[in-house]
This record gives sequence, C-alpha cells and structure tokens, in this order.
Amino acid sequence: IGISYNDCCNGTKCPVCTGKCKDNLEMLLKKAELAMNQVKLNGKNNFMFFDPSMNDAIQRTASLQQDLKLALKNEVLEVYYQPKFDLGKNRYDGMEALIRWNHPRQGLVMPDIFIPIAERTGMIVPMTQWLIERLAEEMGDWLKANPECYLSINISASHFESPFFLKRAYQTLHRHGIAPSQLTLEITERELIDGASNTTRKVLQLANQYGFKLAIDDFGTGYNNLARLYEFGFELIKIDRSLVRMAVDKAGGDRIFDAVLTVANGYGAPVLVEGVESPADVAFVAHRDIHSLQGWLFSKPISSAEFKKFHQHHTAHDAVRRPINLAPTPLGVATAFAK
Ligand code: G
Ligand code: G
Ligand code: MN
Repeated sequence: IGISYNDCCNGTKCPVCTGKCKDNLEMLLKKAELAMNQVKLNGKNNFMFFDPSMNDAIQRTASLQQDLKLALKNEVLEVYYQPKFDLGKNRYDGMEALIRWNHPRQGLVMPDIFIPIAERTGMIVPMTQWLIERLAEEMGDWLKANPECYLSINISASHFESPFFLKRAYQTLHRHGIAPSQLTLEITERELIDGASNTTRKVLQLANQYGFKLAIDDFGTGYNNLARLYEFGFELIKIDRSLVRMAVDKAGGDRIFDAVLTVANGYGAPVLVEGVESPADVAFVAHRDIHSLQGWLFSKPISSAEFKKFHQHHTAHDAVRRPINLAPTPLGVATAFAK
C-alpha cells in the first residue's frame, strides 16, 4: 500500500498558504503509486508514505532500466571471471562468471544495482542467455582443453519461471562442443527459500537431467529449511564470505563457522569457502574439511583477456601451479593441507 495525503489547508488554517499547493486527485494518486512501488522494491507486504525523494529514485531506476535494455541489445555488458582454487588438486579448476556493466555516463555499474532491475523487468533470462553465449565464445577453448575444469553462472529465482532457458543453455553449449557438466548453476540459499514449491524442484531436476551441476551460493545466510535443501542434491556448497570474516575477525566466530561447516559437510557435497582475502584466512581454513577456495587472495574477478594471461601463467608454472596475485604466497600452506 502506498499512501499520499493532501496536507494543504486550502487557505483556511495556515497563514502562509497560497492555496496553490493543493494537489489534484491525479497527483495524489500518482504519489501514492510511487510510494507503493517503493514498497514493492523493498520486498512487498508493507505500506509507505510518499516522500518527495521517491520521485528521484524512481526516475533514476527508470532511466537505468532504459539504458540496461540498450546495453543488453548492443552487447556492451561484459563478463568477468573469478577463479576457484581446488585444494585437493592444488590448482584452480573453476571460474565463476560475473556480469559487469560499463555505463556510458555512470562508469562501472555493479550487478547489485542492475540485476534486481533485470529481474523485475523480465530482462534477466535474456541476459543469462546472452551470458552463456558469451562464455561459450570466450571460454570454450579453455573448457574443451581442460575437461576437468568448469564454469559457473549465477541463477536467481526468477529463472525458475522460465525453465526454457535451460534448454537454450544446453543448445548453446552443444553448438560450441562444450559438455553440460562443465556448467554449474549457482543458486543462493535465500533464493531457495520457497523450496517447497514444485516449480523450484522441477526446474532443478530438469537442470540435472540436462547434465548441469548445481551449487548452493552464500550458504549460511539464507535461513533455509535444512532438510529441504538436502532433497535438491547439490554438487557444491559455497559458504558465504561473511562467515569467514566473522571466524577470522571476531572472538568466538570460529565456533559458528565450524557449526555451519559441519552442516555443509553433512550434505556430502564438496564445500567451497568464498571471500578468502588474506593468508590469515587461508591459515584459518587449513586443516578443516574444505575442498576449494575463492577470493581476492587468489584473484579478483578478471576480464577474459586477463584470464588468458592468468591461464598462461599457470600453464608456464605447471609444476607448482601457483595461484597468481599471491603475496606472500600461501603455496606452502595450500600444499600442506592438500588432501
Ligand atoms: O562481483 P559481484 O559484485 O559481481 O557480484 C555481486 C552479486 O551479483 C553476486 O551475488 C553475484 O552472484 C550477482 N551476479 C553477478 N553476475 C550475475 C548474473 O549474471 N546473474 C545473476 N542472477 N546474478 C549475478
Ligand atoms: O554472491 P556471490 O558469491 O555470487 O558473489 C560474488 C561476489 O563476491 C562478487 O561481488 C565478487 O566481486 C565478490 N568477491 C569475490 N571474492 C571476494 C573477496 O575475497 N572478498 C570480498 N569482500 N568480496 C569478494
Ligand atoms: Mn555466486
């Protein structure tokens, strides 16, 4: 519900009133609608009073929305890739694709801003289709040369309403000669909150049938029904970076981390820890039952051109397979706790 009210005294009570500030009915309804839209943006099921700042916010979103439509059409979005480091193999073996938008006037716009817009406007599914096409072009050679490596993309609940995207994804990969098992779909624990719904279950089953792998993203932050998550059968569980921060930076945080890790391990799937930023973080995860790591210590998300250099560097240092951007190198540590 959005609420606007006519606070003009209409010249009867207020000494400064000009009588011109009285809104007409149309204006009042418009303001109520803006307030209601704001409620929807904040997660529905609430009410809000109109505030003049809403005009600006709505206008900004509307213009971003227009620009995003053009960006998708003109293919000016970019894909960045962030490596995942496998501790057992002692090398990186996966890359997470993350979309970036280089806006002509605003500069780099991050997905936290534009993904919600894409979701509300139905652009998210075409965007994912575009993304998979781009991945196949940019990373196809690497995937084919390294069958044990994989790419992952992020999927949100709005994809569950258009399961057709799975078929398109399969066809795109097939056309490029890439195995579907080399694509992992990451879904945040939060997005699975309505996991009871048949739609979610069916779409995830379908994804499995096409041969894609499934991962739970941001594990430990979604308040999910743990028994229900078990039914989905995920192949990778990614522990949210906030838990590592807490474990390393806050007294007693390690106990919570360990409790979450125990639950994650309980599903029987490999566990990845996100947001590994420093040697102290590596030291913390060492000797715990963790399969792979992702974070700035290994590499920030990089463009496909940078990835080529990254890959060459790794191939050149094949014997040690030392992650780049690593100073001081935790190689000793990584080797020490490689299973
Ligand atoms: O690195 P980064 O700021 O890109 O990512 C911020 C958030 O945006 C992450 O939670 C990530 O999962 C999400 N994100 C990035 N790219 C995509 C995408 O292609 N699709 C969806 N649904 N989310 C994405
Ligand atoms: O939610 P998801 O796991 O898809 O998010 C990936 C997000 O995490 C991206 O925004 C990416 O830029 C960010 N990220 C990746 N590695 C690190 C890290 O080591 N530290 C922090 N703070 N963020 C990271
Ligand atoms: Mn992710």
